[in-house]
Formats: sequence, structure tokens, C-alpha cells
Amino acid sequence: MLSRIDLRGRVPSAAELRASLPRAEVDVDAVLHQVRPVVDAVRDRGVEAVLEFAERFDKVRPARVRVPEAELERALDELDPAVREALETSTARARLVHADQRRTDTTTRVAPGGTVTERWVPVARVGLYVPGGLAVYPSSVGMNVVPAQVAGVESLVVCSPPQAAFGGLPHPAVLAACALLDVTEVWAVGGAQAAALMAYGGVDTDGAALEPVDTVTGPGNIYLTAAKRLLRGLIGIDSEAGPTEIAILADHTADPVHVAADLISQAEHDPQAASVLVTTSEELADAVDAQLAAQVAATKHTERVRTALSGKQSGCLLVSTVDEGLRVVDTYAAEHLEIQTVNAGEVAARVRSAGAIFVGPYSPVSLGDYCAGSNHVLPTGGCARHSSGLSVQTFLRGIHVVEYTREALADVASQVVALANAEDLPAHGQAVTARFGGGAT
Ligand code: HSO
Ligand code: ZN
Repeated sequence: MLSRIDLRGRVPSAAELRASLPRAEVDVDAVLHQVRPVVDAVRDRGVEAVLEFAERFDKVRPARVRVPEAELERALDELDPAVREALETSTARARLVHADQRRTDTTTRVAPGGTVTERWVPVARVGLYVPGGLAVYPSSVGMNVVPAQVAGVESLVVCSPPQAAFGGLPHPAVLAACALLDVTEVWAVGGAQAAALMAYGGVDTDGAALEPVDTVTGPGNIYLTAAKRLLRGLIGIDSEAGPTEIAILADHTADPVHVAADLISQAEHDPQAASVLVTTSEELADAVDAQLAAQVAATKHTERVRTALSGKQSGCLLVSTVDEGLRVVDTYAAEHLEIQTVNAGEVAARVRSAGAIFVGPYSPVSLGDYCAGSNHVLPTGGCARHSSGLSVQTFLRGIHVVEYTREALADVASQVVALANAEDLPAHGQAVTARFGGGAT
């Protein structure tokens, strides 16, 4: 079922390797021209435009866009107790991990009397997006909210698309998850409109205001991603999220039943999801294919999974050694990377690029999706080469605070002047010498 690329005995250059790896082509630029008018309309006409787009894209026109707090409480009351308990576990574990990501301010004494302090300050207000679409993602609420709360963000708003099936409210499981996390401000708005409304702010039909946010995070469809790209600068964003990806680096010791199950688990998200197996063992590749045939037929979302697994973004790469496999997975830089080899911990320690790494036979990606404590908002499309997943850091800014005494400034004055003159910016030097009765230098 997975198309096969045999890299054994071949040592492609980094560029060749990158070009030969299976990967979805997501052309965000191609939809920018569709998204720009949506963003502009929300900027110019606010909620009125949001409601028009809701009718057009979500096939429902909510009476108002802000979700009444009573609806959040009601959704929580009606939530299946087993799901509530699972969300509580998910949140509690995420809080533990994210609490350890807090940063402490540091003061460096650069010279006698001269210090630079790095102060970590949370973003004042953030907007968190929870997608609708093929699946419902109450688990994503915590993945966005927990790091923001732990960072100390004071004000946050969650946006999620209005659903015709729920009278124009977001999915009740999403509302319940918000209530569980003490989020009180939720707006029923999806896609590009949501990003624009959060960036520009707006006033609801009943006069309630959505104040503009400083940062928008959370995955969504290509239109939301395009809107984030357009609005970046006015707002901060997390990395752009594309279809989900799983890569598995496995040797002959991996269990094909587990490998196939894990490949299917992420393919279930989206027909464009990517499932990639990198293995030293042709026997394992054959056994995984056989397992896929059986398990795909039996899984709930067979068509979606089949499309994802047979798409050009998915495949099986045969390599001669685990070292070669490491080179392949580093080049691929998967959103999720499982290591199912002997000495999996040691192999994992040598990985340089992945959104998150899942080590050994008992750490499947779906554990990380829900209850590992790790964050599941991760860089896709190779962005793990330069970016990290959502974390407390996403919501913090480091501010350098510079404080020098008269003597400390005097000590370094001639160097400042030398550099200022070298750059033909003498007023810079003057700003220093003026403090010591000096003229222009
Ligand atoms: N695997 C998805 C996250 C998710 N899975 C949410 C289930 N629910 C992207 O990391
Ligand atoms: Zn998932």
C-alpha cells in the first residue's frame, strides 16, 4: 500500500534526498488571493462580514458570535464523564510539562557597574484557534490554552467555527473543554475570518467587543494558515500548520502490527496526511504492508486513510543502516517521529530534526496527541528544521533591560564612538560623549 523508495546502497546528496522524500505539496500562496478579501472585509466591516462568511462557508448564521458563558457551562455539564476525566488527565499532564518550560529572568554583569537583564514577559492577549472540519478537537483546546496560561497570559480568547448541527455554536466538546480550562471568552468563528477578527477586533451584534489580540496560535485549514501569513507582523503567530505527518524509523525488531496502527492513526486525520516508514528491514516493510491491508479495511475512516497512505506524501523508504535512516528522518524533519529500533533511546538522542520524538514500543504518537503531557501543536512540512512546537516560549517575549553606571559608560565610551564613526553615525557617539561634557568626535 505504501509506495517504496529504495535508498539502499545509494548516498544521495542532501538536496537530492530532500527532493526524493515523499511530502505533501501545500501551496498556501495559491489561496492568498481568496483569503485577502476575507481578511480585508473583516477588518473593514467586522462582525457583519464574519456573519456573511459564516453563512457562506459554515452554512449557518449565529445570532451572535460570542458564545454565552452559560453555553460553556452547559456543555461541561453535558460532557460524557469519561471524556471529562480524560481531558482532566490530559490537562494535568500538560501543566506539569509546561510548568517546567517557565523561564527565569537572568541578569548578566557585563562589566563593573554594567548589567543586562533578560526579562521574560508574557504576551498580553492571545487568540487560540480550535479547528472544526473532519474531526472535533477538544484536546487541542488544552494544547493551546495550557502553555498560554502557564506563561502568564492575562487575557485569552478561543475561536472555533460555528456548526449548523449545534445551532451556530462551536462543537459542544470544544465548549466543554474551554469551560474545564476556565476560558470564558469563546467566539463562534472559523477559518480566515477568525484570524482576522482576532487580529483586528470587532463588536458583536449585541455590542460585546472582541478586543484585538497580540498573538494567534493553533492549527487550522489552509485558509486559516493563509490568513495567519497575511496578518503576521500585526500579530505574532505560531508556525504554519499543514496536514499532519508521522515518520517511523524502524528496524527488524519493530512490531509490524504497531507500526501499521501508528501509520494509520495519523492518516486518519486527513486525506492529505503523511505516513512515512523508514526502515532497514525489507521483511518489516512487507509485514507492515500486509498489516496495513488488513487494518485499513477494518478502520473506521477507511477511505480517508487509504487516500492518505496511497498519496504521494506517504511512502516507505528502505535504508541500509540506522545511521542512513537517521539522515533520512533528519532531512524529512517530521512533525512526529517514532523510533522503533534496538536501543531506541540512543537512536532518538541522535535525531536533530523533528517536531516531537516518540521513543520505543510503548510511546505511540496518539499518546502524545492526548495524554503524554507533551504538546501536539507541532511544526509540519519540514518546519521542524527551524521551528519548535507550541510551548510556553511561544507566549513569552524576552526583553533586554540595560543599566550602566556613569563609570561603566565612561569605560566603554571610546569603543562606542569608534563604532559610531565607523558606521558614519556620529550622533550615536555624541549621545555618549555629551554625558561627559564632550563635543562631537
Ligand atoms: N495529531 C494531531 C493532533 C491531534 N490528534 C488532535 C488527535 N487530536 C496533530 O499533532
Ligand atoms: Zn492525531
